[in-house]
Amino acid sequence: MSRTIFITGATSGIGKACAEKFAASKDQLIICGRREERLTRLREELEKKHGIAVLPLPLDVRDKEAVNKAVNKLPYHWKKIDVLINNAGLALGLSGIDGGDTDDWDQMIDTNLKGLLYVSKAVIPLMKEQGSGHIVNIGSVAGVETYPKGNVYCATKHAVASLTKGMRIDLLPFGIKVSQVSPGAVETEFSVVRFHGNTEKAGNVYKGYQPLTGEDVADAVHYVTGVPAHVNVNDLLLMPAAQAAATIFHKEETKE
Ligand code: NDP
Ligand code: 8X3
Repeated sequence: MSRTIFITGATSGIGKACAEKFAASKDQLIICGRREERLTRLREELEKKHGIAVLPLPLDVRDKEAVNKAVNKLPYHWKKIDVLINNAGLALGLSGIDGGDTDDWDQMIDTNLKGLLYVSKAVIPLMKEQGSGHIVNIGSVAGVETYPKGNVYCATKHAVASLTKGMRIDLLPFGIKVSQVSPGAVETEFSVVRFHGNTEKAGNVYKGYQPLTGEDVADAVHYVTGVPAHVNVNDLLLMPAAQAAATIFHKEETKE
């Protein structure tokens, strides 16, 4: 049966791969992100390829008013949201705690934490009304372990892990499932964003081993949302086979 899947951060990486995966299983999609032209292009591609309906919602998840307005203004038949994938997020910078940029800190906290809260708060009443729903938060291995220079990003992902538990407890009486999918290294635009557009530095993050792809993570999210109604995957930690822990990789020698 076709479901409605609301995906934040669908313009790139894991979120875009989720959009493609769920479209292939004939779900209809609400896709959100700041880059409107990418949303429009994705909508055209997925509607044409899979014959499904896609609603682009250009949105900055940090903007509380805009989030509320966008969700409240959804057309009636888009308001039955079966799955919310809280994926929009980013790391900015990789430096010791005394060397961090406070604007980067603000943006990470505002997006990864407050943005997730704003979108969830807007969508939860719709799920409560229908007596069902599933929220999947995209955490990270950075929410399980804290690694050198990861400080604030790791803190936001630890907070996502904690919030996932809190949401699951509070939403239990309303038939709303809450899960977390926490990946290790995934090659997306993540590192380009983290290093403020430095593609060389970003590329080095994925050298000498096979990272996860957005599609690998989308497969996991699709699985988590497809288990029977009486089952919930609370937490799924998905790592590249070549990564044992946040900073422990088995890398092949690479020739320069
Ligand atoms: P990408 O940079 O490829 O994608 C990030 C997505 O988040 C984009 O679609 C971007 O859209 C969106 N986004 C960022 N800021 C905002 C905002 N303020 N409002 C709305 N959308 C926003 O990275 P990934 O796909 O890798 O990251 C997705 C999630 O996965 C993040 O939460 C990240 O922390 C997490 N993660 C990533 C891992 C990795 O190794 N790549 C590993 C573990 C977790 P736009 O710019 O158009 O707004
Ligand atoms: C993204 C993975 O290890 O760069 O959350 O923090 S990591």
